Amino acid sequence: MFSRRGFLGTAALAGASAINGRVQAASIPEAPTMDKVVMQPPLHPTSGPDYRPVVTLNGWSLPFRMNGGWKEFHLVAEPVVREFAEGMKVNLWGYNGQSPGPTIEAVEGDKVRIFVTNKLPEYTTVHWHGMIVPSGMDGVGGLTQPHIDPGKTFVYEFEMKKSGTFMYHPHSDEMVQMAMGMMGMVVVHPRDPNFRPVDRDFVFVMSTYRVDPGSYLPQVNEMTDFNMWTWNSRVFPGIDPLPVRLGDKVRVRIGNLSMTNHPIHLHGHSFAVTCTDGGWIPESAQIPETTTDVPVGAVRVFDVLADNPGDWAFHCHKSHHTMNAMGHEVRTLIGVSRKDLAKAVSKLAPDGMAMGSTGMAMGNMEMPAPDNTLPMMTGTGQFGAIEMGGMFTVMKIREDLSRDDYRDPGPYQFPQGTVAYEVAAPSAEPSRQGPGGAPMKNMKM
Ligand SMILES: [Cu+2]
Repeated sequence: MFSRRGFLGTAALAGASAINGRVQAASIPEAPTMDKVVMQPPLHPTSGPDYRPVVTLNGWSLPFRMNGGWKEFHLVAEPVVREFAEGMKVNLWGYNGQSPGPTIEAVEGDKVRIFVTNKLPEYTTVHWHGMIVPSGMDGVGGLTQPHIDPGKTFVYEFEMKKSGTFMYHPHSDEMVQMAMGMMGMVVVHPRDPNFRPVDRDFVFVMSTYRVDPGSYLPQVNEMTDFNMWTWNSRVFPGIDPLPVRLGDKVRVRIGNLSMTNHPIHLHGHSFAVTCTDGGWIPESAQIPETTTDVPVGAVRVFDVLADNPGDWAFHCHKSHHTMNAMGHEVRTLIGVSRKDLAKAVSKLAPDGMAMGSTGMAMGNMEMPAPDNTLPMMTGTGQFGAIEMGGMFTVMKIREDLSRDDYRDPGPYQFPQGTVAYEVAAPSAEPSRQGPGGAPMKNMKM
């Protein structure tokens, strides 16, 4: 858990007086740090306007303190080690112990003061993507402020002018710093708690990396050929499931700070996109969807009524984005005679393995891999291999969850007779209609 020293949740610090103008070093709040890679419980407000806090997949919300009417946060930009999934750790840059950084939550109309301390080996800034801030608080190094040199602390002060879902990331050596994982989400709750309330509210940001098999560091110059497709710098099976109570209204807020778009698909339901990083979408303009494309540098938020119990796949629909570190140079061998191929390969590489001549299902295949390298497709469900990686997880809708319970409820207990099943059928060619099959009786040829 984070260090609570110096923090009283959202309670006002006793004796703190209103601060006008520049803050002094002595008043800088201590920065909490996270050492866990699993979803932390929602951080409920203990003062001020009420709101239903979000939960961050494999992440947490940054605690704050009240100081004379200002909500104060402290971000520390620093090198971190992030576990992408069990068996793979990557050296990234992030904030407060993890990459991505913690979610910053506030309420429309809040005055916030965000301290940013730079513990990176080079300068940085923080830009507040989508938020309406004064130009001098926009965080574009060189343009709106001096870069924050290593060891220095800068302060951003602004009012949360509108509610919604936003992002933060550096605008300083941006290509490198974002390729190293520096990003996070900002959720500003509406001041009116009756404005489009939901029962569960999830948030995550998508980022991609090229981490060559056996290595521990992203190739920051990579522009297109990524191999780690992450939600909050995690890949399946390392991504938290979304536990949901049957009948809940659920909001899922998705940011995209990767280099390509991601069509995000939820099984078993239709949803409506209700908000972008530009603001709330009027109800009259919402359309039912099952997949929503999240463009680069954008936020899409969808609301869904969880009225269909079960284990529902939730994933990016680009099939290469539900795989882990694969070699993109592997040739397609479907239809190639396995025997001939094996003979040819064994001449060249005696330990080689002919793969893919009947497809590339890997559920029953075990291949040696270099250290710190995940299988391309992995994960096991109650019926066998799931064969997924990357941007894939499961929304688990259950009748018996309590209100703030976000623990993994385990595999779905399917009611008897509701699972697709095998029938006894002759293994020979089934009779078919039309050309290529046996003519039907009484058919005039
Ligand atoms: Cu994708």
